Amino acid sequence: MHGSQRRPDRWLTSHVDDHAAWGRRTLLRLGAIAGAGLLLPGCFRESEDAARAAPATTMMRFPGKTELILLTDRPPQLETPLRYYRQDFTPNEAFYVRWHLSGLPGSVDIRTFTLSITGHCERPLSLSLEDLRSRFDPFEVIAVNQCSGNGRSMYQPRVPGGQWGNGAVGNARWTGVRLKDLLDRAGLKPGAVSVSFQGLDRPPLPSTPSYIKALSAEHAQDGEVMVAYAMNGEPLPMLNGFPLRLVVPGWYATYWVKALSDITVLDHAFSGFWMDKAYRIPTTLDAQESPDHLATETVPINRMSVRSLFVRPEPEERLERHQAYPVEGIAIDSGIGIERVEVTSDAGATWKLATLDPAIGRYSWRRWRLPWTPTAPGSARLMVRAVDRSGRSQTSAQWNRSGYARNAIEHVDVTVS
Ligand SMILES: Nc1nc2c(c(=O)[nH]1)N[C@H]1C(S)=C(S)[C@@H](COP(=O)(O)O)O[C@H]1N2
Ligand SMILES: [Mo]
Repeated sequence: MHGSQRRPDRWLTSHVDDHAAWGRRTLLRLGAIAGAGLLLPGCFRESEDAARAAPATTMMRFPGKTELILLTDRPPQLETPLRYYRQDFTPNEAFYVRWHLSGLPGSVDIRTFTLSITGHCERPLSLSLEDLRSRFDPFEVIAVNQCSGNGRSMYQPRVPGGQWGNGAVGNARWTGVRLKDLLDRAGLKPGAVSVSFQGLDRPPLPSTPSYIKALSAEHAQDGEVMVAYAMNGEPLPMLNGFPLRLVVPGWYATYWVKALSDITVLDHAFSGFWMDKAYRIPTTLDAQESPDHLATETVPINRMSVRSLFVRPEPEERLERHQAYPVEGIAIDSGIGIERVEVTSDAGATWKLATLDPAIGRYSWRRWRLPWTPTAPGSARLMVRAVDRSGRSQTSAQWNRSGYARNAIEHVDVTVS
């Protein structure tokens, strides 16, 4: 054990034990959890960006997950290393993790678990996992799940909140049922205005507000919002919301409520801390404001901004002069469609078109690539911007007090020898 090694607190230990019990009780095959309890921290070489974001990078392995970058351990916030984004789908075990409340479910007994749909509806429902699978048509979507604060550590001046690099995002195939089908079965009463969603996680103190999010009744019934019981063809990892999570294609992940257990139909607009106080962005273009002139009007964060980022090279990677290097990355939008991705290696004097991989779904990310042959030795900076089909692009400088909805032009610095 060396100095940088972080020790799990007692909560983690009991969490690990709970997982073992959960595996036995549910009789699910949990190969990935076989390594639970194994903690394999390590250290990365610090890049300039990483040094700004955090003094050191600690890797940690949680139940059902591979080694991920540790931001906090209680509740867990785990970031995906960039190299996992060199494929269409982010492996479940490498998918980032973010919870707000320390009281998260360590086990779920699917023999007794139910999803309830109550409130302003004709026929309140209580559905088991088996009911969802057998009594409703399966529905599938490939969609990006991105935290509102992805890339927050790059904001200048720094803003409070989880200091994510660009690894609070993942792309997966989600399988489950349409929320519309559930709501139809429950029969919304006339005058339904909004629908709220809560999971099994609980606040540590009575004074902490429960994590409850809401969508308009119209959005909830759009036939795309869904309740997923599988992620990339497997049960959801415990830390990604087993056994059910809401999937809101094109919208930031704050709405994708995990361990979803309670859906409530309301005849009024939902009001609660996580909608009224947290996760709000300025109404300005690109959610832009400045520290000296904070925006006065805010709205709940919603559709994802268009953005692209590098997954190769990694920051501070060493490249060889006169050798073609396969630069690649991902581009994200809210379902409008990526029109083009452009990369510059001369500080924006010229932008080159990257090649887009075939689109695999409206709400999927779009991978892009561009070979680049550096010619001069020394340090070099690559920058990237995506443009969507409505003409929206990435901005040269973007800032807001919460570090949400980042869509600044991204860069990566490398050394050419
Ligand atoms: N029940 C519950 N669902 C939740 C949260 C939470 O704290 N509790 N956090 C949300 C936020 S802000 C994010 S970014 C995503 C993270 O999803 P992931 O952990 O599967 O990557 O979950 C969302 N769903
Ligand atoms: Mo988030």
